[in-house]
Amino acid sequence: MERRGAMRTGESETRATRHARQFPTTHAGSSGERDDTGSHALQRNETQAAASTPKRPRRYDHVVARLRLPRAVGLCAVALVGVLAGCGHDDPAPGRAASPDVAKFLAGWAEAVGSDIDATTGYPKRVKRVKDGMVMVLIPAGTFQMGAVPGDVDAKDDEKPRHSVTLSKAYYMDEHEVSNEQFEAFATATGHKTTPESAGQWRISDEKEIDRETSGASWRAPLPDGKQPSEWRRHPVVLVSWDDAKTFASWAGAALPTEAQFERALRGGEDGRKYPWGEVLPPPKNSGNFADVTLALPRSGWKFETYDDGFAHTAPVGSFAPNAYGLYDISGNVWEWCADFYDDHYYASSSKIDPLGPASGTKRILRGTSWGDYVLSLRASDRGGDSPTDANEVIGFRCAKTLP
Ligand SMILES: [Ca+2]
Ligand SMILES: [Ca+2]
Repeated sequence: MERRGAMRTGESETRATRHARQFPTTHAGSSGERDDTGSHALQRNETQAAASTPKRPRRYDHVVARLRLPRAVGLCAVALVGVLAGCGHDDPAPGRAASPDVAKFLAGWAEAVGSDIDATTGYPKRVKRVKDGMVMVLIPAGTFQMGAVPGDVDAKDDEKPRHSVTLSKAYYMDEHEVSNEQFEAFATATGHKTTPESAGQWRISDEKEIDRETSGASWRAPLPDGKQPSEWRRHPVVLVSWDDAKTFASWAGAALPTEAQFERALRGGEDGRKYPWGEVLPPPKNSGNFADVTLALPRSGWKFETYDDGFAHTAPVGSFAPNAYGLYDISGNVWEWCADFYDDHYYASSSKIDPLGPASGTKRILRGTSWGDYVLSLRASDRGGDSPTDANEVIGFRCAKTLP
């Protein structure tokens, strides 16, 4: 896509090369760049990147009362029946968690939403963060197959081998991407300046120019000419670096999801599918915000002409149908930062239980594609990565929180 790095006069690029410049090191695979139809950009052209991006970052307990009440009432009733029957009855029902200290876990950062309790863990199915009001949904622990599904001819080397991953603990995941309204609450409370704001200038794209150097471009004004989309507060925050996302997550009492947590969440309990919704394109109507026929920027090579979501850029969070776990935009709208370092060979040596990614690296994981990316990135196993100090208009994030 023609957004990262100025196009040189007379230069002809393949789609893959354009994408390589958008996510320079993002889709790095061991086999080099793919062709225009297979199309993942694989290796950043470092020379070109260095020439076009000299010194700036590259572009590329209270509930508890509510929560406890039904349970307390239930336990009292059980105890009363036990006393009346002349026998004690203190053990939890078979298959039910033994009274987790939910109050202690949630104290200070979240409260339960309603009284719907997960039978396996004993934790509320939905919680709401205190500081930014984000609702988080509980994703079950379990084992799933991570990586490219068998027969996926579009898979890159970094998505292989497919491997079994066990997440030993359930975790909460934001039900949608962090919105501008929520990020604003954070910025107001902390005075945090994002990486682009601190740099004083950043690159965004517009209808005519590519990768334009723009003073003042930031999450507050993510569109060309310093504009905001209508309903800006409901749109996902963009132009935030991994460092910014991590700082937000800590402030909110949460964390960035691991890559394994993200892929399990994205797959929604179905780990054998090429795409989050199944095996074929186009996606079912209302599946999410992708590079559809509406895409306004001159990226015809990237447009997905057989899908119409109605949004040229970002869409307000929660505009499309949620997946089976109740997560919105887990595929599409904006790419999302994950906690892990990126390594294109990691899957060959990944831990099988609660993988945390490589011990070190220069890039952080991005998952879930965006409003402005090529069709192949819609595949559920697609992976990306970028410098933790990079930021652009197709990258945002959401948070997670692992149960004790
Ligand atoms: Ca779209
Ligand atoms: Ca997303």
